[in-house]
Amino acid sequence: MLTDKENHEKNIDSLSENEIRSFLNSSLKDIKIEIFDSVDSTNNICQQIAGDVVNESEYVVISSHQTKGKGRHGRNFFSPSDTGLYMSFLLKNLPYSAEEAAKLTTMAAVSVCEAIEEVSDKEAFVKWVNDIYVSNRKVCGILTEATPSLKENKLEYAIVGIGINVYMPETGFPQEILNKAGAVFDNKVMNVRNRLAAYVINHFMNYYKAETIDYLEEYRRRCFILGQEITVVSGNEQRKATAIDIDDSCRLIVRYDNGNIKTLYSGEILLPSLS
Ligand code: BT5
Repeated sequence: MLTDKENHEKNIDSLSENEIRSFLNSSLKDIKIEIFDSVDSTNNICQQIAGDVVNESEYVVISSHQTKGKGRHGRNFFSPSDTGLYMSFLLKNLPYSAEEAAKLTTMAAVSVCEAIEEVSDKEAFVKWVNDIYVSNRKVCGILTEATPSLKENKLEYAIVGIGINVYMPETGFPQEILNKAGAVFDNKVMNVRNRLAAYVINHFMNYYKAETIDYLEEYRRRCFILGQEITVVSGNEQRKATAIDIDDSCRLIVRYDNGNIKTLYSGEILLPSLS
């Protein structure tokens, strides 16, 4: 049973479709949004409805809790109740090819940074390719799952999942991410998760519909690994390199210590300053 204080704290920031809609751009009034208290994974819910929802090209699933939040490569994304925002876009009839799926992660990353800065006084940065950092802590991860069309060189559909640690989890972060994970806010703020969700949707749909790469300059500006000495992890191999640039296809260009230049499509980057 929750105490009065816990009930009050829960209520000042509960997720509500009406509240989210009240902060959406008017051009998005018809977008389909579904809110859950708890799901296994919002990406999985999108996967399940991908074949059914014939009329909607865009569909947003949002949950307050995930029992099996997913990261990349089968990793877990810790998604405790009431302190985070877990949302996935199901996108159909996409103008993108399979090779261009990385663009969706990039535009989502910029959208999350912009939304965080609209609701807080914090600055948000990107760690290529899919992590958002505030005050040197990972506060958000993005998982894009794309299904290519069998008929043409386009995506059949794509799911862009975004998990944001809005507040510190009530029982703290698990030991394995204690030195890495952080939250946007220290204390509960009235209605902030609804606003954050709406602003992420506003920015993301803007970039997505524009079909330009306007978000890329913003991504580069926020990408704090550029110019830094990094370690590129590939399977069991780790190599020192310098992060040089991000190209127009959102790939990272690195220079290895032997002078070789390589373009990376995806991968794991370590920085000495971050755990
Ligand atoms: C990610 O993968 O960071 C992508 C996470 C995507 C989560 C969203 S939530 C909505 C949607 N539904 C899902 O099921 N997933 C998406 P990756 O780059 O592989 O990072 C995973 C690693 O981040 C883990 O191995 C931990 O080290 C760390 N981690 C796990 N939970 C975290 C959290 N809550 N905050 C910060 N770091 C975390």
